[in-house]
Amino acid sequence: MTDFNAIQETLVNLDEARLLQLVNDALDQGTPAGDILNKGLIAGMDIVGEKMENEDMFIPEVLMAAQAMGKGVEILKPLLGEDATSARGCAVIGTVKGDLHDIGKNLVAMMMESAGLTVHNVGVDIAPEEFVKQIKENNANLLCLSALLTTTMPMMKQTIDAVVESGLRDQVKIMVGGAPVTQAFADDIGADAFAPDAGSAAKKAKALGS
Ligand code: B1M
Repeated sequence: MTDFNAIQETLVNLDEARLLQLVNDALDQGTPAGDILNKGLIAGMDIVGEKMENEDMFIPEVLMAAQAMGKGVEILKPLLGEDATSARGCAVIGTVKGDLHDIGKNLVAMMMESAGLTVHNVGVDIAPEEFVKQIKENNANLLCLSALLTTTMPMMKQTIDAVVESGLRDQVKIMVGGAPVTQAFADDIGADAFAPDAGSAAKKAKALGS
């Protein structure tokens, strides 16, 4: 049986080689990729977050953990997908201006791709006007905004306002998410949808984009 605690501890201890070994071992044992992601890597990253908050871990260490987690996700990526048989809309996804967190956003993008959507992942620290440009250039019908900081959540509203001002609001559905974001906040700022995690984000994107 897979020891998810060992995966979490290895991530927290920044032992990347061992972490990747444990991920591969878990797959060899037949553990579902989604369990390795949620109970191992994401749970481990939550511990990293607590340690960061308590100043037991500092930014360079958190970055190393993020990098190791990213490599673990790469191993799991081909096994996390759903049915990708037909195109289901075109999405632009990015992290809002002022915010550099991208692990969760990349997971959402990956799950949406494997659910059959065309996804333009435009990166982090994206200004409202850049989102508008990307929607136009890609003729997107779905805009996905991620924020991990309470201080950057208002940028989601500013981005939606920019989309309204550009005249594109009728063309795109807008979904928001990220750890501090809630359904109530999404309703407040006029988003069409909120999703708490990558799996439900992909399901909602499929429903909104098709
Ligand atoms: Co940052 N950071 N960080 N950090 N960091 C948090 C978010 C924090 C909660 C840590 C803490 O204090 N406990 C805290 C925010 C507090 C707050 O505002 N509420 C925080 C802080 C304060 C900061 C800095 C300000 C620290 C500093 O400099 N003093 C700074 C800000 C930099 C900036 O952005 N301008 C900072 C920097 C960093 C690093 C660069 C070191 C690094 C990011 C590296 C990277 O992303 N490439 C980092 C990290 C790694 C974290 C934690 C530890 C982990 C985030 C993560 O990747 N989680 C985080 C603590 C935590 O979350 N436990 C923390 C794993 C990921 C899979 O989950 O991103 O939540 P998550 O995504 C989920 C869902 O939220 C959802 O689906 C994903 C998968 O299920 N989701 C969506 C995400 N986007 C979605 C979009 C959707 C739908 C669902 O629809 C469009």
